[in-house]
Amino acid sequence: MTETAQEYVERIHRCLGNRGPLSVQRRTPASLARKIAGVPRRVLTRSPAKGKWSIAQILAHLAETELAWGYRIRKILEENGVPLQGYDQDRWEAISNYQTIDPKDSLELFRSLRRRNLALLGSLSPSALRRFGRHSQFGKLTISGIAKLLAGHDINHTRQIDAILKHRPRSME
Ligand code: NI
Repeated sequence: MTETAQEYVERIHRCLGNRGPLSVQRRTPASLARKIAGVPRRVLTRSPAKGKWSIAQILAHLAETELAWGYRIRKILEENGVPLQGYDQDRWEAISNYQTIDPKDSLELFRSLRRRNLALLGSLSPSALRRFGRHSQFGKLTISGIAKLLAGHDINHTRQIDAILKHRPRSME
């Protein structure tokens, strides 16, 4: 099943519902830290199914997603309407070999990038939040729209991590 960019955006918006995007984003790093505390490395690096990311890979993806969008938000503030290039997240996974990265390092990077990006987002005026970029896959995206996507993306991957931890085989205990 392949999802179009539009379907993806709709699914991510449904994840967020009517929650506040910045408060969701603020809570995610600590919430993930609690979930993985004390979980053995072999569980964190276990793929839940063929071709599916492990928790370690998801955490590295969250950190690099924060890196990519932090850059894009700054580009939009530099130049309203700027083109935003998409990237292939599976290629980025392979480039950095997410499976070999210490999940705690990924979480730490995610936490500090998120803190910096939230400080920026929180400082923006309503008119700055309406500035936008033109994304190669998602079309026109305002900064406030990006904040919602990031929050929904957090929830989507948090649920994925919850499911992996819930369904881990007995032998992994
Ligand atoms: Ni993702």
